[in-house]
Amino acid sequence: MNVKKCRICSSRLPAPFLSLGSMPAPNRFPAKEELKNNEPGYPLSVSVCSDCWLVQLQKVVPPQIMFKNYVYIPSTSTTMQAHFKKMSRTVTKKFNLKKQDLVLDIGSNDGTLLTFFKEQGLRVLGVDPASNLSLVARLKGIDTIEGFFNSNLAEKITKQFGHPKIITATNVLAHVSGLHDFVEGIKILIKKNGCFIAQFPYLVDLLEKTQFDTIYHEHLSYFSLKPLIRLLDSHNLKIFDAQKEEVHGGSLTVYISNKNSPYSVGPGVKELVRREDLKKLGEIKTYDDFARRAKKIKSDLVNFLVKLKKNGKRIAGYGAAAKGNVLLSFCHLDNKTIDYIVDSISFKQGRFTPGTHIPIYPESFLEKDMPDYTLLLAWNFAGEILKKQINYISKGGKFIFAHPNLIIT
Ligand code: JHZ
Repeated sequence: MNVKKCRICSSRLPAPFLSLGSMPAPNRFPAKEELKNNEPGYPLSVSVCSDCWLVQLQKVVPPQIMFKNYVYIPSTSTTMQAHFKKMSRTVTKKFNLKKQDLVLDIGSNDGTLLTFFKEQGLRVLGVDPASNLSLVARLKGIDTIEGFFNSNLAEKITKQFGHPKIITATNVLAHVSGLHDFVEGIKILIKKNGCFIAQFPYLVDLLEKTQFDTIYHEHLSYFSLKPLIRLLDSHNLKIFDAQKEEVHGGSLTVYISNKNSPYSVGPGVKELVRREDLKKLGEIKTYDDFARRAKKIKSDLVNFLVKLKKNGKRIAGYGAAAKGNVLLSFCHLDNKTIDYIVDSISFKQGRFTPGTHIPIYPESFLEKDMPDYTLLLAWNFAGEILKKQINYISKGGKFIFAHPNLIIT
């Protein structure tokens, strides 16, 4: 599907400021016997609305293709486990939640975040379109509705479960095409003093650290505060607090309520908006400069890897992440340059990367095989991964970081 108008303000979208080429959906890992099958490629290019400055994709891959059987499983990372545990405690304390208060998590995945809320005696309910993950959540005792969240489902939830005190959505808002209907659904769910907590990768970090590989088909929007405030304002909602987070290369957590709620807009929100203006997020030159930096990182990385291969060096990859697949496709790095990728998720092991067809092995293979260099594709987990691979490094293995510029550990 082709979206010609801005998802927030409906202005006609200008031509993309960066095209990353055509590539398959980033989280579809073919098995060996599927490699000969035709793999549909979808153009990946990103535009910025010259009216409300929402950065967004114009081509939408059908959500069923991307999310019905989903392989992003945050519980496989100790970093994300710790992050969600802390988030549940912070929210419970900040809103003085009482036992049996209802917490609804949209995009509840395998129930990791809700499990931490449930441990505190709260009533929990998940919504997620992935049948594989909803089953895992239910087996963990987390009541989960399988489906995409929208205003119709919001009506059904309030009728069956009542109004949640807290609604969370972590790494979900960026994936939603129909933003206005999604927000209408939030409006139906929260009453006067309810709160919607959205957490998403922050555009300021994406631009500052040139994280072009986080631009992929799942992420339809790349949020900064100003366009999000405009979206919420049109539904009589406000952001009353905002916190920067380390996860996923830099994220933002925003606290949203009805405009007439008792929560007053804090200084943090105004300060972040001021900083966005300082970063010139409302000028097209900012995005053209970003595109230029992304292309420079690509050529530096490719030239370095070509040189390594010419010198007979062996190169592996670490983390079969969606962002890794974007980097590989954008840089045209396939199994002729990258011998294999190691990854902790068992579903991915034994499969191949989409489009580039690089085999994926368990993490333990790295220290056994000792390739000279390893390209860190899941850089958002650098700390956790380098600690895990201390033996590989001490035996002379080297990690390659592609951005914000080429770094070899
Ligand atoms: P992962 C995710 O993107 C998912 P992705 C999502 N698209 C989103 O919005 C962004 O984050 C923000 C592996 N790994 O899931 C596991 C190891 O091998 O963080 C994963 O396959 N060893 C919703 O998919 C991959 O790395 C480890 O020790 O780009 C990480 O991918 C750890 C910790 C992870 O990124």
